[in-house]
Amino acid sequence: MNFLTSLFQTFLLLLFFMGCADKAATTQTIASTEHSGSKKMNVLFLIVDDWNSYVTKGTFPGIKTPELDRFAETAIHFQNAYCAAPVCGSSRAAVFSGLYPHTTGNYLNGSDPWRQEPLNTTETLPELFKRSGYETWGRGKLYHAKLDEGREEKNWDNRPLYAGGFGPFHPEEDQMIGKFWGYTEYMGPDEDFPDVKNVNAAIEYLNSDIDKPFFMALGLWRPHTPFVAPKRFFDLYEPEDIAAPPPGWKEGDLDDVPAEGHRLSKIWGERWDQTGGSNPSDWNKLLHGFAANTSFADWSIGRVLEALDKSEYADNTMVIFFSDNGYHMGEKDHFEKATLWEMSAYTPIMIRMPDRAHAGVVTETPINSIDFFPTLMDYCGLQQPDHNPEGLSLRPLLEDPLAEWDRPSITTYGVDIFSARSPRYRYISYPDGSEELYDHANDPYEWSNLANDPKMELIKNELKVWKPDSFEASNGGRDG
Ligand SMILES: [Ca+2]
Ligand SMILES: [Ca+2]
Repeated sequence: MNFLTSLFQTFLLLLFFMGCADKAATTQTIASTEHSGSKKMNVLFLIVDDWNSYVTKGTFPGIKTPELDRFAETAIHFQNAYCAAPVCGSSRAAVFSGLYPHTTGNYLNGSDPWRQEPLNTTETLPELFKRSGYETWGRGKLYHAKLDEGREEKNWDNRPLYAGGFGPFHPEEDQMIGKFWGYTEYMGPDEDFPDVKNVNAAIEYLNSDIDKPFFMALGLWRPHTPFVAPKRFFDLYEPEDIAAPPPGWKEGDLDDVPAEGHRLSKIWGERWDQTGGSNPSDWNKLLHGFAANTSFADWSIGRVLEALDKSEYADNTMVIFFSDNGYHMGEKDHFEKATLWEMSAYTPIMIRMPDRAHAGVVTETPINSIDFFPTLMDYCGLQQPDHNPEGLSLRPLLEDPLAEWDRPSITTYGVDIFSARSPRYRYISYPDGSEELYDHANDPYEWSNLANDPKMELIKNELKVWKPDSFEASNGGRDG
């Protein structure tokens, strides 16, 4: 990098930094809090699957999550939080390795990343906790990829390592497209759902005497499809409460999106073509099913948190709630994830400190789930792994949610398929050089692509500088 380039980048970074300081508003007054005591803190990692931003941003008010609402009052809520990759396996690989997809080459689902270089020899977060004197407990949907034989046992101390799966699936008569896509009010026992069994096991663990500090990871399979949940969660809703189209959908929204964006929106094109815009009745049912699955996941979250709060570990446990990725419910004529738009790159992140510091604060500072690895190394006094975890410790923001934060949140979905989110803007660029830019101050659903507006050149340049210098070649897998 020559001196002038460097000077220019410094100038842009300074502009960005000033923007962050200006925009990182919080809804409550911040008081400084000191952490005290020398006892090592425990960690509860609570992962949900495919969480929609409407729910935690309150922009589709009909969706009911009383348990998470209550938890949010005790936690710091990062409203602008994003995943490193917008699909299950790759997002989780980044969380558990602390390495970005552009470093590992793991962009897509189905690539078997943990049995390939470099992740097959990269120390995982639970392995590091164990090496640092913690007990580890893990159940449910965690990696969403196979580890080398015996490595699962090296990650987790608990037995059995029951993981579960997405079922129960839609019976044939309820299917719209295959066993994952439909609407089923389930009448069987709750224990048919792996989430219920895993939560029962988590409660049992929290009720036991644990003689070491612990790192506990519970991954729920919901609200991910299939939209099968116990009937009582469907009964929470009147059909008119959750009617299509959702607030973020706009007819013709893809008209100003480059070709590569169209390609990503068509990854599961038949879902939109057969059950979305052309079929409002199915679309309504899918929205209702997603809401029911979300309320079902919320109930599970509440059960675990209640057990923690009644346990002897309540005041010495940091709770990190997040999703692996966001979820489209028809916006940009697309269902599910695997795009770089806000609905897909989103993850709700709520962090409750053991002393409840800054409880109820909502911040717009953009963070990334890749930041958990260095954050936990920092707070839990973990050893240094052989690799260099990327991301940044969130400690400055957890101690002062108004602290300055000079970095946008980065999400990628393939070589040169890049997005950066600042407190106000989302920038996207594709391999052919085409771009998108959205101003969230006026356009929360990213309807107006401003990338070709000459007045936005400086904003684009501020975000472009965060594009990685190089992208590791893809290690395989499939789109979607
Ligand atoms: Ca997911
Ligand atoms: Ca548009």
